[in-house]
Amino acid sequence: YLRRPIVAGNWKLNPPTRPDAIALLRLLAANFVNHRATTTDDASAPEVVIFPPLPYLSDAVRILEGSGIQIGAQNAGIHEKGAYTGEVSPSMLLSSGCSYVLLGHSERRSLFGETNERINAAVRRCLDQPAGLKVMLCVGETLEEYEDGRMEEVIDEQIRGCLDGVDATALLRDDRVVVAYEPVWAIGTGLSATPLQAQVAHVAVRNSLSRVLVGASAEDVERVRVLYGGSVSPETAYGVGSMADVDGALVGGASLNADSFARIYDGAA
Ligand code: G2H
Repeated sequence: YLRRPIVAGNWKLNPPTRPDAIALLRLLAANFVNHRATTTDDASAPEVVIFPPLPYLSDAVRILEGSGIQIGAQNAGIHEKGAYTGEVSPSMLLSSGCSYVLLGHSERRSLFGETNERINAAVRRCLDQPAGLKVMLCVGETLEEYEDGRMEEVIDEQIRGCLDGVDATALLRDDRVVVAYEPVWAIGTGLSATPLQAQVAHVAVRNSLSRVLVGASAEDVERVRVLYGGSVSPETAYGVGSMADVDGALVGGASLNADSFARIYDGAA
């Protein structure tokens, strides 16, 4: 396997209470205990990552221990420490059990005003941490941009802006970055991109990475995982996941049901 696939679950602002979260975590742990992902050195088994809300992080660490499921945070602040009330730093996340940080999700961009510059600052702060912390960077165009034929341009602008100034060789050597292509028009709409639409966009992501990550070898760029996200369901996951440049899925709504999430995993495995 050139690229080990990843099946990731972005819980967003769900479930509403801690007992609900604990119940979901227990179901996930039970569902995945027999999956090959539990043997993390099996390079053909997709990695599994979940992104729960932060108040559930320590429950996730405790309940998922030994399950092979990795844990990530849905965002991170850009400061290391100090007088920044309400913020959470990458070092706090890493030392609390996170292996991944999701950055640049379209909801952060559109609802909370995050710019490529802000996302870039967070990417750099995460990459300043030891190699145990990886970035899952989200990119994707809106419906209007897609219809205007600007998909490639928007992806390139986002990747360029968000990875500006990072040390490309170090980032690629330690497998520090994963890209999630999430067309905004497919997010939470039930309208997943078709396998072909995803494939075309993923090639655009790869082309952009090779332009932006100057100094990196073509082989190293080829090893970056690019996930598809946007209304992934057990019904659509297999088709999209079978495309050559799709290396797994970032699942929102369907990751809140442990059985759906396991079925998506089985489709990717
Ligand atoms: C896209 C995705 C997960 P959903 O945001 O990041 O959510 O699968 O609900 O469209």
